[in-house]
Amino acid sequence: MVSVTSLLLAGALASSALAETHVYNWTAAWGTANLDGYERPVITCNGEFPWPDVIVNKGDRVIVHLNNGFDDRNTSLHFHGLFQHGTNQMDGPEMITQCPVPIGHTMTYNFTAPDQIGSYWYHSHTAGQYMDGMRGVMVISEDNNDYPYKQGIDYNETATLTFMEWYHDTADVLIPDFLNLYNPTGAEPIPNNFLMNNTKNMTWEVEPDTTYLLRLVNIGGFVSYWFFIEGHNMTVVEVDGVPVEKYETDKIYITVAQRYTVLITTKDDTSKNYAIMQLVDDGMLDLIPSGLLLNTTHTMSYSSDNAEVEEYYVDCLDDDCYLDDMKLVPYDKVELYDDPDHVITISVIMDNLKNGVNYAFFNNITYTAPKTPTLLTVLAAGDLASNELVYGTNTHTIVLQKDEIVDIVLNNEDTGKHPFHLHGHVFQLIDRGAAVDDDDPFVHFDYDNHTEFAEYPMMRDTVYVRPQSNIVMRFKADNPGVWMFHCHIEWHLVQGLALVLVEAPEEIQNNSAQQLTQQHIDNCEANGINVKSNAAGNTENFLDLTGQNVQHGDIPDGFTGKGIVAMVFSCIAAILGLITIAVYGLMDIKNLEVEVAQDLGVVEDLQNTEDVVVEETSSKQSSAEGKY
Ligand SMILES: *[C@@H]1O[C@H](CO)[C@@H](O)[C@H](O)[C@H]1NC(C)=O
Ligand SMILES: *[C@@H]1O[C@H](CO)[C@@H](O)[C@H](O)[C@H]1NC(C)=O
Ligand SMILES: *[C@@H]1O[C@H](CO)[C@@H](O)[C@H](O)[C@H]1NC(C)=O
Ligand SMILES: *[C@@H]1O[C@H](CO)[C@@H](O)[C@H](O)[C@H]1NC(C)=O
Ligand SMILES: *[C@@H]1O[C@H](CO)[C@@H](O)[C@H](O)[C@H]1NC(C)=O
Ligand SMILES: *[C@@H]1O[C@H](CO)[C@@H](O)[C@H](O)[C@H]1NC(C)=O
Ligand SMILES: *[C@@H]1O[C@H](CO)[C@@H](O)[C@H](O)[C@H]1NC(C)=O
Ligand SMILES: *[C@@H]1O[C@H](CO)[C@@H](O)[C@H](O)[C@H]1NC(C)=O
Ligand SMILES: *[C@@H]1O[C@H](CO)[C@@H](O)[C@H](O)[C@H]1NC(C)=O
Ligand SMILES: *[C@@H]1O[C@H](CO)[C@@H](O)[C@H](O)[C@H]1NC(C)=O
Ligand SMILES: *[C@@H]1O[C@H](CO)[C@@H](O)[C@H](O)[C@H]1NC(C)=O
Ligand SMILES: [Cu+2]
Repeated sequence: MVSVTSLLLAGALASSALAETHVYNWTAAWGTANLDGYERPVITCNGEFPWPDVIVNKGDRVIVHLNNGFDDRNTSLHFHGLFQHGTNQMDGPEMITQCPVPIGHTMTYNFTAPDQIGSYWYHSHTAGQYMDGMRGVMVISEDNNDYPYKQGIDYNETATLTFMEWYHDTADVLIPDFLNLYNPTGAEPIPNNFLMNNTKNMTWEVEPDTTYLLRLVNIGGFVSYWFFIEGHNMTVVEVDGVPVEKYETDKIYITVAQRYTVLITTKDDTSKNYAIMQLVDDGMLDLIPSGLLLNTTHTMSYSSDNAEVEEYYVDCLDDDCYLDDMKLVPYDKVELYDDPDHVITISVIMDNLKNGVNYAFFNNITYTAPKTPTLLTVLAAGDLASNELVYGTNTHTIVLQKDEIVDIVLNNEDTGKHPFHLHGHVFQLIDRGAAVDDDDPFVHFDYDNHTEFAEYPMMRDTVYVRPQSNIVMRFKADNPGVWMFHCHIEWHLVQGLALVLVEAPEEIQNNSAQQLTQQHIDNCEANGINVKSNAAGNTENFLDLTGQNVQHGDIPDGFTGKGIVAMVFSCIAAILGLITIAVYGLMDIKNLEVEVAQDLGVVEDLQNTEDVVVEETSSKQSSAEGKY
C-alpha cells in the first residue's frame, strides 16, 4: 500500500538527511474478520484487515488520502500524538478541526512530523469507529542520529506488539444500548476477548542473545492492562514518543492510547519458550461474565520445538508492584515549567440528564458538538476569535494565550479510572493522587498541600487518573491550534467527556500554512455545514448562538430524580427479558434501583416511587439534537 512518490532534499543546515514523501491511498469500508473464533463486521482498509503500519523517518512527509467507502456513515482520521505544528487542520477529530468526511468523499491528510521520533498510532475520530478496527500503528524511526538509543549500540532488532479489547458486536449495536435510558448507571459494554496483535494467542518469535527495541501500543478503546514476560525484565526508553532515561522494570501498566518502548534482551539458551502476559485491569469492568478470560497468555518463542507455555503468575499487582511512570525522567531533562499563568480546574462526574441517559461531564458540561467545526469558527471569527462565546456554551471551549503556562487540574469525582489525552502536545504530569475508596469522599488537588513536583517531570500525551482522585498536567501553549482534551475511553467520549482548547487564535488565523484545503470546504458543503460561522451555524452575528446544539436538560429540581427512577423501573419491568447483560454490567437487577438512586442523588425510600408521576416541567434548556 505504501508508495514512495518522490524524494525531496531537506535543506536543513545541520543535517542533510533525505526526507521522503509517503503516499497512502486508503478506502475505509465494511468487511468481515474473525479474530477470536467469531466472524463479525470490521472496518477494512482497501478491503484488508487489520490496517497497515505506517513507518516513516523523522522529517518525512505523510500524505493519506482517506476515501469514505461506507454507504451509511461519515468518517475521519486522527494521528495520535503528532503535534501537527502549523497543520492543525490535519489533526482529524470531526467537528473540531474538520467536517466529517461524507460518503463517497475524500480527505487528504498531509503533514510532516519534523520534531518527533517514536511510537504513535492512528485511528478514526468519528464515534465508535476505531472500536470496529479503524486503527493502526505509526512509527517515526530513529535511523537518523537524533534518537538517544541506537541500533547496533543499544539494541539489535525492533518489534511491535499491540493491545486491544474485542467485541462480537459492532459499535452501532453497542452505543445505542449503552447511551440508553435502560442503562441508567452508564455501565460500559463488556468485551468478549482481550487481544494482542489481533489474536488471543500471539507468538513473538525471537532470536537468542539479542536486544530488542520493543514497542507496546494499546490501540484499544476501553481497558488497561498489566504486561509482563516470564523471566525477562524490560528497560523503558520511551513513553508516548518522549525518550526517557533508561528505567528497568518487570511489569508495565498500559492504558488505551499509551505507548511504551522498552529494551528487552533475550537469553542465550533456546531450550524454553516464555509466557507473555496480558492481564486486564478488571476493576474497570462493571461485570465479569463467567468464561471471560481476564489473563491472556501469549508466547515468546525461542524455538517452535519447545513445549507450549503456561500462564505465568505474579504475586502482586498493587500500585507499588509495577512501573510508576511518574518516576520516568525525559532524556532531554526538560525542567518543570514555571508556575502556571492559567489554571483550568475541571471535575469529572457521570450523571443522568432528563432523558434518563447517563452522560459524562467536565464541570457540568457534557461535550456537545457544535454546528460548525471549532477551527472553522476560529478562522472565520476575526477579532471575535478570542471570545469563547463564539464557540458555543456546550463545547466547553477555552481560549489560551500564546506561550502561557497552563495547568489542567483534573479532579475525578467518579469511581472509575480514566486515561486522559491532550491533542497537539505532550505535558508534564506533575501530580497524581493515590486512589480513594468508593466509600470515602473524593480528594481534590490542593496547591497548598501536595507532594513535591519533580525537577524533570515525566512527559507524555496520555495519563490516567485514579478513582475519586486527581492529576495535574502542565504544558506550554506553544502550538497554535484547536486541540481536544478528552478521556480516551471511547465509551466515555461518546458520553461527552471532552473539552476543547483554542490556543492562540490570532496566530492560527495568521499562519498561511494553516488554512483549509478545498477538500475541507467541499466536505463541509456536502454535509450542509456552514464554513464561515459560529458554533450555532450563524454566519452574520458570531455572538448570536440561537440554534446551537446543547445537552439535554438537567433533571428538574424537586421530584424528578425519583421520577426518572420510577419511570425506568416501570419500563424495566416491561422489558426485563430484553436487557443484554453485557450492557447492564455487574448490577443484579434487584439492586439496580439502589444503584440508580445513588447515581441520581436520590436518597428517599424507593418504595414510594409508584406515587410519582413523571412529567416534563419547563426545562431550562432546549433538548439536544447535536449529540453525536
Ligand atoms: C485511490 O485509489 C482509488 C481506487 O483505486 C482511485 O480511484 C483513486 O484515484 C486513488 N486516489 C489517489 C489520490 O491516488
Ligand atoms: C455526516 O455528518 C453530518 C454533519 O454532522 C450530518 O448532518 C450527517 O447526518 C452525517 N451523515 C451520516 C450518514 O451520518
Ligand atoms: C501537501 O502539502 C505541501 C505543503 O503545503 C504541498 O506542497 C503539497 O502540494 C501538498 N500535497 C497534497 C497532495 O496535498
Ligand atoms: C547486538 O548488538 C550488540 C551491540 O552492538 C552486539 O554486540 C551483538 O553482537 C548484537 N547481537 C546480535 C545477535 O546481533
Ligand atoms: C497457541 O499457539 C501455539 C503456537 O501456534 C499452539 O501450539 C497452541 O496450541 C495455541 N494455544 C491455544 C490455547 O490456542
Ligand atoms: C504485531 O503487530 C504490529 C503492528 O501491526 C506489527 O508491526 C508486528 O510485526 C506484529 N508482531 C508480531 C510478533 O506479530
Ligand atoms: C527485574 O526488575 C525488578 C523490578 O525493577 C527487579 O526487582 C529485579 O531485580 C529485576 N530482575 C532481574 C533478574 O534483573
Ligand atoms: C491472573 O493473574 C494474576 C496474577 O498472576 C493471578 O493472581 C490470578 O489468579 C490470575 N487469574 C486467573 C483466573 O488465572
Ligand atoms: C455543577 O452544578 C452543581 C449543581 O447545580 C453546582 O453546585 C456546581 O457548582 C456546578 N459545578 C460547576 C463546576 O459549575
Ligand atoms: C494534605 O493532603 C494529605 C493527602 O491527601 C491529607 O491526608 C491531609 O489531610 C492534607 N492536609 C491538609 C492540611 O489539608
Ligand atoms: C496577525 O496579522 C496582522 C496583520 O498582518 C497583524 O496586525 C497582527 O499583529 C498579527 N497577529 C499576530 C498574533 O501575529
Ligand atoms: Cu473515561
